[in-house]
Amino acid sequence: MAALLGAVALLAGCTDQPAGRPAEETPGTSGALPATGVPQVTPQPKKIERLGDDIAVRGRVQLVVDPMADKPTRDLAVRVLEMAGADEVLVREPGQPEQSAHLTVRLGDRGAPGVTKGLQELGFHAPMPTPPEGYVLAGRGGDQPTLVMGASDPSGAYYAVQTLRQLVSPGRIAGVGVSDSPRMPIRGSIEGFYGSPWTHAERMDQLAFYGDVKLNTYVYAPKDDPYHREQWRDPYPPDKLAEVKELIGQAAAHHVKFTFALSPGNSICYSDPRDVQTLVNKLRAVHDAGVRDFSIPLDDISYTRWNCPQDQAHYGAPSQGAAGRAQTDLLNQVQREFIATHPDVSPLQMVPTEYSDVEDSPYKTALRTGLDPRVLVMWTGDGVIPRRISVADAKAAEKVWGRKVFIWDNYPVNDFDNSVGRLMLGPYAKREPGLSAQVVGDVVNPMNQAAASKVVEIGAADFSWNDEDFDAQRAWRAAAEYLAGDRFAGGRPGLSADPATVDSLLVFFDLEHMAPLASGKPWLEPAPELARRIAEFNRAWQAGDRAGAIAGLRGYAQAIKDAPQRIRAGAAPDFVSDSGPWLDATVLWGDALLATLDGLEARAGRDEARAGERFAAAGKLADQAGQVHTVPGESRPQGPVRVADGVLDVFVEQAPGLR
Ligand code: LTM
Repeated sequence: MAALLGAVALLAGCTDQPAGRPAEETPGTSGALPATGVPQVTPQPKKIERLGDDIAVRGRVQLVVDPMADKPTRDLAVRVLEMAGADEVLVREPGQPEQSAHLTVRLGDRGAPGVTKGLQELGFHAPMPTPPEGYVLAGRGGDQPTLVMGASDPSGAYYAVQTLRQLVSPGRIAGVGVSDSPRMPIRGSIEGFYGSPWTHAERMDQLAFYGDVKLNTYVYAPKDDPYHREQWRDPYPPDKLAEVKELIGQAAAHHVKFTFALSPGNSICYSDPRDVQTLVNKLRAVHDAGVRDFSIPLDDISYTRWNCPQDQAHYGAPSQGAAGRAQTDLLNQVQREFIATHPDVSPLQMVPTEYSDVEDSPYKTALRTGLDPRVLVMWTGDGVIPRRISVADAKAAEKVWGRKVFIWDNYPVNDFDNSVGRLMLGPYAKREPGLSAQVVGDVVNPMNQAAASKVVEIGAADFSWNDEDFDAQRAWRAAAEYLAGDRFAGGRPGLSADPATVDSLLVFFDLEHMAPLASGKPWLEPAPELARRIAEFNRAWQAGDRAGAIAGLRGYAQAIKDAPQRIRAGAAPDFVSDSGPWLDATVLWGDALLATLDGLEARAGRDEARAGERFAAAGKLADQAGQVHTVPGESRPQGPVRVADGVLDVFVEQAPGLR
C-alpha cells in the first residue's frame, strides 16, 4: 500500500515544503516564503494550482468580509487565521475604515469589487458566475501579500474557509489559486440503519464534521426511532423536539441541510384523509422548528397487504401496482399541499419499496407515470448492498424511475446479518466516476459507530464533491489524517496529523477493509495489504529464503500489534471508543502473527520443540482474539469481531504446516 510508505502529509500543510517553521524565523519574511507544490485539500478541488510564494501570517490580520458570509463562516475564518499565526484578527465589512495590518484577507461575493480586483492582480481566472456552493480562493505572498475568497452563496463562502483551513501551516498560508464547486448538489449521510440510533452528541459531532468535509446533507431516518417509524403518528415529546431543534441549529451553522424523514408505511391507511393530515401535521411541526428538507421513506414495508380495509375498497386487492398508486397519491399530496406551498422548502424525497434494482415492474410503472416529477427517488444501486455502483446502472435506474435517482449508498452500514462483527473501515471504492452527471445526489448509510463511519464518509465526501478526480486511496489516507489530526478550539481538526498515528490507522483500516454483500461474500476483499505481504512471504519461503521471508513480514506483524496502542494515544477519542473491541482483538492477532513467525523461525533453525511451543501460543492467542465480541447496544447483530478474517487467521492456522 503506497499510502503506508509515503511521507505523511500534514492535515493542513503543503506536502512538498517544510512546515512547522514560523514565518518570523524564515529568511526574507517581509513577504517571500518560497514554496513549491500544492497542498492536499479534501475534497479534491476542481482546480488548484500554485500562484507564487506562501503568505506570511503574523501580527495583526484584517479580515474584510461581506454580509453574505454568515457568523459561523466569519468565526471559522478568524480561528483559521489565528491558527495560521495571526496574533489578532480584525473583522470589518467592506466600506468600513481600513485598519493597519500585516495582511488583509477579503471574503465575499465572487463579483464583489475587492474580490474581482484581487483575482485580477493575481492573474487567476475563475468562472463568473460561480456555480452554487462554489468559491474561488487565491493568494500569493511577497511584499504586497494578497488573499481573496469569492463565493457564489453563503455555503460557498463557508467552503472557501474550509479550504483555507487546509492551506495553513504554522506561520503561513499556501500561495495557491483554487476554483471549486461540487459536482453533486446533494452530498451526505442518511442515518437509516437498524439498531441503536446515534446519540444526540454523535449527531451534533457528525453535523460539524460534515461541514469540515463539505457534505451538505444529513437525513434523519433511524429505523429504531419509534417516532420515525412505528409511532410515526405521535408528535415528538418536548425533550426530543428540543434535541431536534438543537440539531437543526448545528446543521445550519455547518451548512448542512437537516432532512427530516417520516416512515409511515407499516401502518398508514393511504386513503384515509386523517392519516395524510396527521403526516403533514408532523412535518409541519418540524418545519416550524426550522427544517426545510423532508423525506418519506417507504422501504422495508410489506406492499402486498393493506393496513386498512378502506385501501382495499379504494385501490383494489393488494398488489405491487396498487401499492405504487397508493404511495403515489400520498406523496403527490404531500408535495402539492405541503412542500409546494412553502416556497423555501426543497422538493420532497422518498424511498420506494423497490429500491434496489433496475427491473421494471407494475409498482415502478405506477410511480414513474404518476409521481410528481419534482419528488426525488432514492435508489441503493443494483442490489441492497451492491457490488459496485456504475454509471450504466444509474442510467438504467433513471429509465425505470423516469427521473435521475438519488443514491442511498448502503456502505459502511453494518446492521445486516452477514455484517456481524465488522467495522467497515475500507475506502470508498467501486463507485464509478461520472455518476455526478447521472444522479441528483449521494448519501451513505453509516454504521451505528458514528465516529468510525467517518472513514467512509470522507471518501464519499471526496467522491460526491468531485467524482471526476476521485482517488479512493488518496481519500482513504485523508481519512486517517483527519482522524489523527490535532484539534483547535471547538474540537475540529487543526494543523497537523501525527505521522505514526496515521500509519497505524492505515494498518488498522487494512485489517477492517472487508465489506460484505448481503450474502456475506466480499465486495471489498479482506486486508489487501496484509494479503500482499503474506503472498510475498510465501514466495520467499517457497524459494528457500526463509530468513528473508520471516524478516519481510515481521515488521508488519509488529506494526499490527502496535497499531492499537498508537491509535489509542493519538487518534480521535470517539473513533477509539467506537473501535474498542476491534483494537483489543488486533493486539491479540498481532501477537498471534508474531508468535507464528517465531515458530517459523525456530523451524528454519531446526528447533522443532520451540516451533511447536510458539505455534501453540499463536493458536491460543487466535482463540482469545476470537472471543472478543461486539458491544451490545452498539452493534446489530452481535458476534465476535472480525480482524482480517480469511487472511490473518488462515496464515496463523496454516503456518505450522509450512516445511
Ligand atoms: O437500504 C434501505 C433503503 N433500507 C434498509 C436499510 O435501513 C438498512 O440499513 C440496509 C442495510 O441493512 N438495508 C435496507 O434494506
